[in-house]
Order: sequence, then C-alpha cells, then structure tokens
Amino acid sequence: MEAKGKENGAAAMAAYYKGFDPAAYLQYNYTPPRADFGRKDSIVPWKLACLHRAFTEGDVSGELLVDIGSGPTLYQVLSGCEVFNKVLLTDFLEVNRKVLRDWLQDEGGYSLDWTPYLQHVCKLEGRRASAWTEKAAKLRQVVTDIIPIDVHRPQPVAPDALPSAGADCLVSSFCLESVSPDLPAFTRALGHIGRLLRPGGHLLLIGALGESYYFGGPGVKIPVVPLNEAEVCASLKENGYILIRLEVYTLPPDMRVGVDDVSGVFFVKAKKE
Ligand code: U87
Repeated sequence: MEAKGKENGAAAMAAYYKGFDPAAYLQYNYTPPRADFGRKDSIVPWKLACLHRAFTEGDVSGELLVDIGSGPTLYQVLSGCEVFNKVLLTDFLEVNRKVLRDWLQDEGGYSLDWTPYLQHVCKLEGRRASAWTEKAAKLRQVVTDIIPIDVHRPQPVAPDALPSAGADCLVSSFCLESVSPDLPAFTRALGHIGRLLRPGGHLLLIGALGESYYFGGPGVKIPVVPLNEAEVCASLKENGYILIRLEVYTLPPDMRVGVDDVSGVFFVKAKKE
C-alpha cells in the first residue's frame, strides 16, 4: 500500500480520537462489571493476574519499562513499578496525558479511584491490602515522564526520550488494534514499537480479539482491527519476536456491556530476538 494510503489511514484514525472522552471511557471499561475484584471471571482481575505473573516469574528485569498507549489508565504498570526503577508512560492524546499527570502529581480531582486496583495487586504480591499507599508512592517515584507517542511513525516517540540502547521491557494494552486502520498497519506498528526495545527485552501485549469498534465516549464510535490469535502470532513472528506465552480470555455474556463488540482478550509475553 503506497505511502499516501498509509498516511490517510493513520490520519483517519487520528480524527476518530478527537472526540475521545477519558472520564466516560474509564466508566465504560474500568468500573464493574469489567472491573469487579470480587469476581474471578471479570476482565480487569484477569489482566492484572497475567501482568503479575509475567513481571514476577523471574525472567523480566532491567532499568526501564515503557508503556505504549497508556490512555488514562495506570493498571498496566502496577506490577511492573516494583520491578523497574524507571517507568515511562505514553499516549497520543494530551487529554489522557493530563489525567495521568494529575494522578501522579496527587493533586486530587481524578476521574477514577485506583485504590481498589492498588489493593488488588498488593494482594497478588502477598502483601496486605493496606500496603496500597506504599505502592502508590512507589509508582509516583518511578514514573519518570508522560510523553506523546504515535505508533504509526517509524520513530514513535521523540528521539531523545529513550536511552540509545532502548527500553528493557515494553507493556502495551489494547492500543495497536484500537488505533490501526487495518491488519498491515497493526503489524507495522508492532514493528515500530519493537525498535524501542533492546534485543533480548520483553514485550507484554494485551489486546482485543474479534473487535470491530468501541466507544471512546458518548457517540464516539472508534473502529478497531478485528484480530484472531493466528494473526497476532503471525504479526509477532514477522517482527522478530519470540513468543513465550499466549493466554486468551473469552468474555462472559455479562461483560458485554454495549461499549464495544469485543469477544475475547489476549495476553502475550514475548521476547525480542
Ligand atoms: C487501556 N492502554 O485502557 N499511537 O488499556 C499511539 C494512540 C494512537 C497512536 C490513539 C484503547 C482502548 C481499548 C489503555 C488505553 C487503550 N486505548 C491511544 C478498549 C477497546 C476493548 C477494551 C478497551 C479497554 C488512545 C478496556 C477493556 C476492553 C488511547 C489508546 C487506546 N475495547 N497511541 N497513533 N492513537 N492512541 O489515545 O489512549 O491508544 Cl477491558 Cl475489553
């Protein structure tokens, strides 16, 4: 597909994100039933369990963790912040970076209370729930910056944002398929972020299966690339990643709350050759 087509596709997706509403988005996806810590079959506890295992089973280490397409959420680095001394958050939209900055600067007025998330991850780590204040302090200590990113650019972040050797680990949740116009663009974006990762570094990728749209706010319908497991594995292989583990969660009927048509969620742990 010629350059013009690629740009138009990326530009068209950017236009959809103009209406993205962080507060609404957080209500849709990060409150019960999707974020019900009393239910083993709820989406968010499943994601947190995958991340906890991946960050603590012993083969993931280093200095710098980068989160690709953080959005207005922090759950994806609640385990990693105990393993890495530096955490870099990124997003395409200033409105999302502001939500993250406000929480990290602890000036109140957040659109979502992350306390239950912090408490849940403390319990996964065998700590008492009341240790959530220590984890919040640790997170605020290790997050070094919140920067702009565009995964459709061969160089997704500012050249001096990362050390020349690259990051030791990347985590990315529900980003690439939600911002790409089609599968080839998804695969290219996976390559672009791979360039930010040092050889031998790990990629922890969470994404949607069989999803064609989601609402980023009232009436803000955003198209998504419908993926299946085979396509995810093929894209990883094509970009020189070694697959370590693929886990899949299928949505129970009551997790289908009308904010998207996702049917499943995948969790990939991979290593860059
Ligand atoms: C999250 N990581 O919630 N380059 O996990 C880089 C871009 C670009 C671009 C836009 C999609 C949400 C998926 C966060 C945010 C992920 N965002 C940014 C949503 C869809 C399934 C589902 C969802 C969420 C943009 C939770 C659950 C489910 C957003 C982020 C995508 N339906 N980043 N060119 N363009 N972005 O600002 O913050 O990507 Cl449980 Cl099931």
